[in-house]
Amino acid sequence: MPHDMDGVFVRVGGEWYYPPKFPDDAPLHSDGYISAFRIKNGKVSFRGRYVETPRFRANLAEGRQQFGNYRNPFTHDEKVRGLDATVANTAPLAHAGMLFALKEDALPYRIDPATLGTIGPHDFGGNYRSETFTAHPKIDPVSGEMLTFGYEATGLLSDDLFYYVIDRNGTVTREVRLKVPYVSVVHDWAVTQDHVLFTFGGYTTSMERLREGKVHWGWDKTKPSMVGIMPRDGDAKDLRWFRGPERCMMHTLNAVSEGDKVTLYAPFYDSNFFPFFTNVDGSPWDPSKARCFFRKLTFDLSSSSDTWEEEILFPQQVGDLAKMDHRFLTQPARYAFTFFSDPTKPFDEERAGNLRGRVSNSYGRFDMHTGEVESYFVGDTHTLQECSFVPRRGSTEEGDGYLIGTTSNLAELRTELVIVDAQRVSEGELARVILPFRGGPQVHGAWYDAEELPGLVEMPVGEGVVRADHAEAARYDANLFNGSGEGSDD
Ligand code: V55
Ligand code: FE
Repeated sequence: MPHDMDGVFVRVGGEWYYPPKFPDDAPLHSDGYISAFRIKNGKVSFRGRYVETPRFRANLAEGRQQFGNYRNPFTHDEKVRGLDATVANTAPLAHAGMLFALKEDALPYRIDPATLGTIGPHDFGGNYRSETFTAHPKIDPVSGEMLTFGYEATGLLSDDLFYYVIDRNGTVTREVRLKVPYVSVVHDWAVTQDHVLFTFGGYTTSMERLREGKVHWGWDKTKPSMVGIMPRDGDAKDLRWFRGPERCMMHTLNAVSEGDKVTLYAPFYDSNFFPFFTNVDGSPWDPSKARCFFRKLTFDLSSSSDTWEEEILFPQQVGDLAKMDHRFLTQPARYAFTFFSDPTKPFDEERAGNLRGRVSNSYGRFDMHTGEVESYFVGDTHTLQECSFVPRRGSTEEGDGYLIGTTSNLAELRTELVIVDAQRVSEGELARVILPFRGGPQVHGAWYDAEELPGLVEMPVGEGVVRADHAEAARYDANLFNGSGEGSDD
């Protein structure tokens, strides 16, 4: 274990506490679970627990699932319709000394970093007025401010998007109220030193589909992909929308402004990535179009054109949960880190099941200057979740640090934590922490140095050894694995 790491790797994901009410519900509607690896002095401890949302508590009180399809209140039991139905299952965030679990359909849920107990929804002293908050706020490494937004900001199906700046003390310093051209999943976005970019495409919703009892989103391939660009200090009148071809725009990596040129780096999919958000034209989900590549989109703000130039940076498909050295966000950064499936590496089907070709068996360091890819292979019975970047203490060079992330051991159905030198990924891991149990699910994770998150505790080392026989639980888990969904664990 690197002895210079002092901090916490926090993960948020979803897991059904009670099974879904309807078989077609989206896995994105599973109950939020937050877990943390505390690392100090070369020792690691682990803790995890469900986020206690109003939905979680109401279900627990009744002993059953009362909530229907994803973001469709018409399908919830009447008794719980007035409650915040969020599951807080997408991403962790630390800002202004506070820890949160995020989901794009509600306010952030504040979490006690010592116990991981749920404190409750947080509206920044009443000055954050959107009903929703993205799972992907951006921390400007230059100013330390958080830039963030919420879509469907004034309620179900609303075309309002509110943009906010929240300073390093947690005070809202700016709000801009915007409209989107059509209501869609604005899951991630991007910021530069001069602009903010709102990105989405394809997913649609309507009162009609909600009344029919469907999950919130369907895929409409006739809808353009959209990028809205606004100066950071601009107003609604300065927001300019660009239109592109069918694209599933989920996650971004980075963006840079140079005068009138704005460049967006993002691992976007050709088309619908989520099989459970079905195509509105009734056609079956097409896995051959759910392909993800690192793309570079270039916008010329001096031109009257309402579209962009797009370039695929690496020929190989990648996982869309990419990370960079976040100290260089908004700068012309060189490296992207993400998991991908390397078909040249072995897979032990006998021990790990029939998942050949569907496991994320490698991390890559993608060099956007040279086009070179250096990779780390995790093992022939393993699949990786999203990695996080840990800057080496005292370092200033881009990419100097560690990659940290969990991996599912599919043979033994346990979670392991791996730490890799981000500048030497092909040399293999520096450390592997073997949990004797499943470490809980992850969509997104983030590393925070101890200084960024006051209140961390060192959990007792050498106590709490788990001795249960996990074989039975493991077999149950194996049946749940469906091989889809972002970074789904086990
Ligand atoms: C995404 C994830 C979500 C969600 C909507 O990755 C979109 C995209 C894990 O929750 O609710
Ligand atoms: Fe995400």
